[in-house]
Amino acid sequence: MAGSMADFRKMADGVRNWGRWGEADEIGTLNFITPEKVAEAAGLVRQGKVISLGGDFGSGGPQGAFKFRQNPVHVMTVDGGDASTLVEYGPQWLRNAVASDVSAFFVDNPFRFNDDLIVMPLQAGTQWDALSHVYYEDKLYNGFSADSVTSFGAFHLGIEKVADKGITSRGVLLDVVAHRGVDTFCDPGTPITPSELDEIAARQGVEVGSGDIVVVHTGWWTRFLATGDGAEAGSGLHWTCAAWLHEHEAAAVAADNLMVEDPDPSQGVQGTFLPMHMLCLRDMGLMLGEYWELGPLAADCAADGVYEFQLVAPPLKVVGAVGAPVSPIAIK
Ligand code: UVW
Repeated sequence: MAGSMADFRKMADGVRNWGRWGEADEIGTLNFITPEKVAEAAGLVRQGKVISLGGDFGSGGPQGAFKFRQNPVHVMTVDGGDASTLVEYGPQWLRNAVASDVSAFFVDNPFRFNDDLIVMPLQAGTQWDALSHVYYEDKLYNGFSADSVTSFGAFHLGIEKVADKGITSRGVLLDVVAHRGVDTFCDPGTPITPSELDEIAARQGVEVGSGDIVVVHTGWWTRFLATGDGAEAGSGLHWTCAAWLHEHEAAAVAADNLMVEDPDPSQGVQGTFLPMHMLCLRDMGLMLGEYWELGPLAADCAADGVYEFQLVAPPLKVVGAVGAPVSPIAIK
């Protein structure tokens, strides 16, 4: 059943971290990742296993569903064909000095190279939402004004602020797919509740503590790989999980689905959209990771019974960006 705006505001007041790390703070709950926490996470590397949690960036990505995001457009700007052409025709065909310089790379020497270019929404694939991504009532996290995000980018809370922190900590996988016993996918409208997160942690014999990055396996990405349907709605966290993350002092949360939270309005808050985004990004200062590929990690955790690992997930340092691609790895 959907909550009311009064329920939402009560929770927002309870989880708001504004001022907790000072008035100038721009990294929110990443402050829970202390040097001791980073060292603890590194101590979880025991088997030498590296598992990628990043999906492929390319034309086969999950975008297209919402009309305002596209899949990456990747083009080659120099390739082997250019080399052959320039060797044969370059000196005669390219007549200005700069072009002759380019041609000279290839003529009378064995050196060859390829270059490329990509055009993409920063939220196209495996990514972090920056704290400036979602807001309400004209305020961003820590009370920064919404109009500090301009056509030049985010003056406050841009992704480069958290990229300086590095984003590495203890990661904990909570495998909802295994817990529910479903094949690959949690159906929309069946949100993952705070008590279910507790049950999953207990079942896996793992605890979530201060500074951890919580990684939630819903099966969405595995289903997407099988069907190619990036528009398929899937379940995610119930919006009240914001309070659970707050109580556990999580540093961030990531999932393998579109929005981390369940977007079904009948399970959300009447009169608004994506309430957990509003609570996490704007009130708590807690970043959301979306479209992470978690099938291989879930299989590995089920095989060795180890659900904790060193997570390394620094976003691309795009100045003023409200989100950025990431290629996270779990190391055990
Ligand atoms: C929105 O769609 C607004 O957010 P996200 O990409 O974080 O799900």
